[in-house]
Amino acid sequence: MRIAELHIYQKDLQLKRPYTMAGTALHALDSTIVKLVCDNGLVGWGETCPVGPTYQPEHAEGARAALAQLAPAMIGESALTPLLLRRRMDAHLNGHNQAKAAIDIALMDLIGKHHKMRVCDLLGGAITEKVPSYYAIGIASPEDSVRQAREKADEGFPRLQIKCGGRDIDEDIAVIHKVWEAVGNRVRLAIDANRSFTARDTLLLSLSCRQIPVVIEQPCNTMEEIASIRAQIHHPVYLDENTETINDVLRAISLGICDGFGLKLTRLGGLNAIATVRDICTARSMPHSCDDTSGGDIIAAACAHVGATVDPGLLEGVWIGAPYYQEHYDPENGIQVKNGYINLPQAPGLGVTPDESRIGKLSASFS
Ligand code: 0XW
Ligand code: MG
Repeated sequence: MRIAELHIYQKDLQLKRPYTMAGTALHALDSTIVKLVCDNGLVGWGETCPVGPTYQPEHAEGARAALAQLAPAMIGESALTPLLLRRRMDAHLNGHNQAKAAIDIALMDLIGKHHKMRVCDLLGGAITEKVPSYYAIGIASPEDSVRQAREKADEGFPRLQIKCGGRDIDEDIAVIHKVWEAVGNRVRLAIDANRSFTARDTLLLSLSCRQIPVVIEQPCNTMEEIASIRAQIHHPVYLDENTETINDVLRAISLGICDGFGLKLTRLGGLNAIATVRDICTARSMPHSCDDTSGGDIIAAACAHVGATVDPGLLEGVWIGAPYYQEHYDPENGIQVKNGYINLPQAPGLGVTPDESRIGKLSASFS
């Protein structure tokens, strides 16, 4: 089964309301979809979708340029050997994990369809058919944050992430106290500064919220800043944006600067890379999520499949974009969060079939 065609699509995913993180407000997300067609007619789907151009070094146009660079080297290769294709991609282009991830996801979709196995089973087997999700509450006032937290806790989300940063630290502290008072008895809480806190503000926040059991995710910009204050922080610290590669995860664990991770599927390089990181985290009992920066049904399915394989005691949930969007690529089996959980798709491969009228415009084709 050899790759005969590679098609790249660009899709604007419109958001129901602006998605706010420290210093950023996004109204739509620029997603890139990859369609691989094999010589036997089998089709595999991949996707990569950064959450704006400043969240991490990669951006949407860069992903499409990298895919166009890689595509000629993929044509004619066996779709059944993702490790060999990963090495081939690395031999043709340095870095650009996000773009390589879209190909890796499409290959796993194809391999699953070929062997009539679900992606979760290719990754070792699903522990659950109902994968816990979590909801991220954007930067908002204490009142609006409490309103959203109550609504999402009532819906059944077992965990909430509260975005912080980009404003006076006292406002963040007020939000955390209010949300904790409102829903702290029924959901797990994390706060996420998305790299925006100084070391000073991280310490002030941790001291002011000393009695509140929250995880502090990616407070500062660098691992070094976090390392400098780590011993004085009263809360578990997770890294997210700082883990751009498998080696970054190894470095963070060996430096002892965090207690867990917010993992991103495409930033790490795809399903095979995140499965490796899952196993590294298991070896060190490090809790983690299985998210991506954003994306539609293809990314959501991929995240749910890998999340289903994680030791439930270590899984911090699978964040997906569906609650924030108005549309699905797959009108029948689109991935949704219901009562805070994602039902794992049942069909072979990723288990989603995009309707080609819903995946945006063709950007490039290779054969
Ligand atoms: C909440 N997320 C998983 C989705 C957004 O892309 C940001 C991200 C995070 O934790 O930083
Ligand atoms: Mg994060």
